[in-house]
Amino acid sequence: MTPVRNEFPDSFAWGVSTAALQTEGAWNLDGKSPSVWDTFSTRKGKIHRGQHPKVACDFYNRYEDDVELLRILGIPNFRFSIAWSRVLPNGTGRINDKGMDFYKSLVDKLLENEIAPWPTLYHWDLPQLLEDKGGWTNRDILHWFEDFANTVGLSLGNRGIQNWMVLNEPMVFTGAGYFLGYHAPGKRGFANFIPAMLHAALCTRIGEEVLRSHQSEITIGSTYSCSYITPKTIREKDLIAAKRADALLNRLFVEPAVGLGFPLEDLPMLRPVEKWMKQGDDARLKANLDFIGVQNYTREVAEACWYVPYLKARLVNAKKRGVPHTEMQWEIYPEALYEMLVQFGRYQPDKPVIVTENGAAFPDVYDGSDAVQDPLRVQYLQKHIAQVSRAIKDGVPVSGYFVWTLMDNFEWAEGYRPRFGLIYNDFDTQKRIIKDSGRWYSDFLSGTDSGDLSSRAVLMDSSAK
Ligand code: GCO
Repeated sequence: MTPVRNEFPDSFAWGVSTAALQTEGAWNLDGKSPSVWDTFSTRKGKIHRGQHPKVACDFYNRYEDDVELLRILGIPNFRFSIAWSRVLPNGTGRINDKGMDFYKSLVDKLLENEIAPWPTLYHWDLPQLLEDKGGWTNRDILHWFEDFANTVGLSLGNRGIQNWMVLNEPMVFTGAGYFLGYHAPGKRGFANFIPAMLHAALCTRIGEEVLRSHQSEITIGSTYSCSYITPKTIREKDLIAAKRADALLNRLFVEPAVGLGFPLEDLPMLRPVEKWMKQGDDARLKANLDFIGVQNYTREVAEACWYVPYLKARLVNAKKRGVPHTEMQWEIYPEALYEMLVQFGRYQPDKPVIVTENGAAFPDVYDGSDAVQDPLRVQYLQKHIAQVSRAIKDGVPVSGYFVWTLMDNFEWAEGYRPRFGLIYNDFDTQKRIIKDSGRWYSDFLSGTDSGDLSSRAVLMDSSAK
């Protein structure tokens, strides 16, 4: 059943999500210092084909054209993040005015076009200078993060921003960056992961309190990655494996933030966090979140696996399971979004949940014309938005949906290979070509069901600069 806009409340926040490191480029321009991703991408073998985010979508220089694209598409909410090392090149202390001016201009441009800005304070791009001091493993980050939030709150608070997010997916940046090592800064093991986990969890409340101190009438949330976890079989050991995977991938950070503490009963291997905790930390894990950001893409199938240390569980790859999947080898399973909205909606029943990311990478091809056919993405969005509607009908207080992402960009360790955008980006020319999915989303938002946006087809190319 194809969803239609008017089955959702008029107040429902429809948007697109992006992130600084993945789109801005200008990695060393106007006073910005390197982030951990600028450094990590110089290390051999870390990023697909040695690609790097130095230019990305050149959003730093092209943001005015890209805001124009948002206007043309009729997308009313735009999520982006603040590059910490662009505004505080030393990580703390001296503000880089040129860097902060970029965000002031972006916010002003969005508001001029009646597009609501939805900034995420932190989306993985820690200043390298702070990583050199231990990064998220160093408890001093509580003060560094407070300074960052304060600096941003002072400069951008009361500029018309009504909605903020504190962290983007703490499970991913601590898990992939400090335990598995395949994301920046490439650290591994519990000795790194456990303090990073604690400090990231504590920074949720720090960020929320500091931002709120600069602007009372705002809504502040934080975003959590999640996947619907199902056991491969109903054997007891697979059921236990699925429960443990759910605790690690879905519950680990949202539950402290809502006052439930770390789910250590299901993750006993993380009990050493208690040694890192100081007097009062328990109480300071709880943040006052006005909404929970749910970032769901897929379903995972978990099975017991004796040789996986600590977790004793593994996820069975979708491609190996022979099910429909995306370029990321994530199963296409729209019901996962419904299940995650139900699960996360239970934490604060009196407050909204927002889908702050949902989308898919497919092998989009640009043939030089002014359109890019991406029927699989149109279908993916239709089916997932239908699941949002189903969750609302079942009483889950969902108040928004943001597509990941506006345009193809730097997909972390995967480089530029996976294309998630509603807009195709030709990275050689920085030409933006609206995909059929972008046209569909625009028509869905405007309540029309024509597929034809040819009158509004817009080719943004370097000649436009
Ligand atoms: C995340 C990040 C995004 C990703 C997107 C696709 O959720 O991992 O917020 O930066 O690019 O999810 O993987």
